[in-house]
Amino acid sequence: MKTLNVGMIGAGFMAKAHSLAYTGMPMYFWPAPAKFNKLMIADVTDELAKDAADRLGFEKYTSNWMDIIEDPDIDVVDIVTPNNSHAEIAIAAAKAGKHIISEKPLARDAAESKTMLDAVKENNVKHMVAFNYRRTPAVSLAKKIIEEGKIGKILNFRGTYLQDWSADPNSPLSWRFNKELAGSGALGDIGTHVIDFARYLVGEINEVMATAKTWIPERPKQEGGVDKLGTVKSGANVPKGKVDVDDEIMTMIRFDNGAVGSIEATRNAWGRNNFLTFEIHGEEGSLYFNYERRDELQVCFKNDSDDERGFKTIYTGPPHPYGEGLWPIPALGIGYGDTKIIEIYDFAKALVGNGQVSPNFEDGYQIALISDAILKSSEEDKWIKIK
Ligand code: NAI
Ligand code: SOE
Repeated sequence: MKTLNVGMIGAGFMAKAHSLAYTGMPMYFWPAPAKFNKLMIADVTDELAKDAADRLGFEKYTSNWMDIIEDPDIDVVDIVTPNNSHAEIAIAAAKAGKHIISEKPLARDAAESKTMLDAVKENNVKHMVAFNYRRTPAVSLAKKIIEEGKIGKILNFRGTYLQDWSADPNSPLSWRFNKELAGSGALGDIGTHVIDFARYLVGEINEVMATAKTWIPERPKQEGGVDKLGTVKSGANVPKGKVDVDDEIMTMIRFDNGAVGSIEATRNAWGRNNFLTFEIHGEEGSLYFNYERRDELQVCFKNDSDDERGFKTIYTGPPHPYGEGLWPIPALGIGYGDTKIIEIYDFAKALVGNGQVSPNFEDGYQIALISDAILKSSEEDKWIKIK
């Protein structure tokens, strides 16, 4: 079994999730496709990087991410920094021949995402973009049911991602509210997960008609680069900074295959925490998923008898996708970390095999094209075709 050395850049929220996945993956999926050794982690100061190395189990640390790129022992570069640095790091990593996993959105916009795609293609390295929610077993099960034709031709897709961590105007101005750092707001941050679901489950999106809104135009500034995600409420007298991205997007979509649909994303929906959902209607049945109840997939089939037709709930477990590696009894529960473990499992298979994994930088670029079109549609108040 191969052991691959990982260099991780960024030491915040996602560094924790990805580190857990490298360590946990072989415990779930054995024999593992490969093992990972957490060799070096970078953050912006030695203090942050050292703390992360101790906490997350890396052998070495650095405050200069180029040390990771230049280290010949490193096989995989894992990018878990805010969106503004994904492209620069990925291009350097690709040129150094490293395989790459980058957090979502791939970059701030489609033009920047394209530079990353070009770099990985030119340098023939493996690449993945970390839209992990499609690896929730219930979502993979939905994909399987669709591919088996059990809900027939798909007519429509309704996807939402609703959160409330920033609904309070006093929740701080994180990098996620800054266009220069994030690219876009709720759209890039959470709407892109729904776009990933739509493309994965239904097919390519070719046209969008959208409205974007910024509800809270300024927020209290926060100290430090790590996002507080609304958990620390700044007082009303803290200096404020401008929000220059969307808080909410609502979009109608058309697919290549004729299906229609809608995508909504907002971080201002009191009472909704990680309300990432889809409902899909086909000619033969329907599917419904809500990440807040992520062990469950609701299914309804037309061919059930009239007196029994209705949504029923399947609790995912051993018979379902990835079930062989998870817990031995259905409904023991999938966690957020588990989706990341499954993501790293599929990435590891691609790293030791011949093909690319999905979603990869091609998908990240396509999602960025759709995202750019959503913002353009809102600005111009008309349907926009995706190039
Ligand atoms: P965070 O703010 O918690 O952590 C980012 C870390 O990167 C900070 O420690 C910061 O100091 C460091 N950093 C910034 N610039 C750097 C540089 N040039 N070199 C080294 N370190 C640098 O951010 P979080 O939440 O971990 O987000 C990181 C990425 O992950 C973003 O692209 C975000 O969209 C994505 N994300 C994805 C999630 C998912 O479910 N797939 C969940 C949360 C975030
Ligand atoms: C904040 O909205 C956030 O952490 C996003 O950045 C992630 O992508 C999402 O999965 C959870 O919420």
